[in-house]
Amino acid sequence: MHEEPQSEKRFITVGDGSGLEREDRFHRQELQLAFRNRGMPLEGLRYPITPTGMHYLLIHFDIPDVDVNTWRLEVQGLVARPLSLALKDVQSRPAVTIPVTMECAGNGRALLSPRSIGQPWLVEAIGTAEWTGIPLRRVLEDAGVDDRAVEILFTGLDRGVQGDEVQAYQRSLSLAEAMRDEVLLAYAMNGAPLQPQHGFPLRLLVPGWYGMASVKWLTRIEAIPGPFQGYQMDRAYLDRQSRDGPGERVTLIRPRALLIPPGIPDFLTRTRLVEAGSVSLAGRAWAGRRGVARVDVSTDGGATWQATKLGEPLSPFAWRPWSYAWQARPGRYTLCARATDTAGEAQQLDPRWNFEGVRNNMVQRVEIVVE
Ligand SMILES: Nc1nc2c(c(=O)[nH]1)N[C@H]1C(S)=C(S)[C@@H](COP(=O)(O)O)O[C@H]1N2
Ligand SMILES: [Mo]
Repeated sequence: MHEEPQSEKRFITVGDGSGLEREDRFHRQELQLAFRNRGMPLEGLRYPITPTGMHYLLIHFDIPDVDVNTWRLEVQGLVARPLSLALKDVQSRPAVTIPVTMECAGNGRALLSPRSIGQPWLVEAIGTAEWTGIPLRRVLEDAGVDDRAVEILFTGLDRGVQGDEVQAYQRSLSLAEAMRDEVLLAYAMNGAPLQPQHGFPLRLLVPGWYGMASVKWLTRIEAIPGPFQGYQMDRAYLDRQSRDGPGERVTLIRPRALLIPPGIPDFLTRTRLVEAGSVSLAGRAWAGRRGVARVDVSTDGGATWQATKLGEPLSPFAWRPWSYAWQARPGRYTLCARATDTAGEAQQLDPRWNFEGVRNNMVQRVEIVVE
């Protein structure tokens, strides 16, 4: 006599992947990028501060191998007193630590159709860390920024080719943005020196902005007389309808809520198996600088919504927890969560398509089977 293992039978009802759409193919090059630039496993939403090894990564070129003994941060351009700082010079100044939720502007890209070929994020390009560093403003004040300066340009040590242009990773900020109190030159993440992949020894951190603004492996800060027109400003990170069309620059993070996937997953499809009864639906939500005003959940794919209970944000620039007690009855459900920011902007149910797949904040869908 031999008994059928119960678990096998059940898993077939959750989904064995045989119904997957074989035409929705990803390119090997996208897979290669996806291995390098990992996302945060969504169960990582359980932690208020994302463990460093779970925080998402986005690296356009290679991770530079930096010798901290020869590394310097140069502060130059339209300044009265150019500076050349060693790491210990930066670390000898009064430090601040802030929890900041960072998100890649391309988060949600692979949910668009047609999608832009690139890093194929679903919704996991996210993480919250406690960043320690010194206010950029103090350094700019020490250098004495000239009245003719319009922008501050930040250059990383990493170099590569993008759009046929050989380049260092460079981004600029207006002088007003660069002088904001929360903008840091960060040398520690979660209480430890930056790991190589997160910008060792020093990175810019621009809380509230999508991740591309926070230049890693920072080597030079320059006060410049006009807008910087580099690749990562004028040819990438634009919300536009065609490859070369006009577009608005991507700046501040839009509202988004994510659910901690409840129950247990099917290995391949990630469909969740949940026990009937009272189920605590919970997750985190953020909205850049604006902050989250409310989070609603849906168990029917967005047809009807219920308000959730909000917890306190970790900082003005970090996510806040939300929760909702759900009485789950057997059946199939599509769970969704939707954040609304303090200005009344809510997440989209359907994607707002754009060529690069940037700042798309359509709601997450989590397929579950309740037994
Ligand atoms: N020098 C440099 N800085 C960079 C990048 C890069 O490729 N090079 N990637 C940017 C992008 S697109 C994002 S989303 C964030 C990711 O930071 P993280 O890898 O520490 O999460 O770093 C930004 N800073
Ligand atoms: Mo990014």
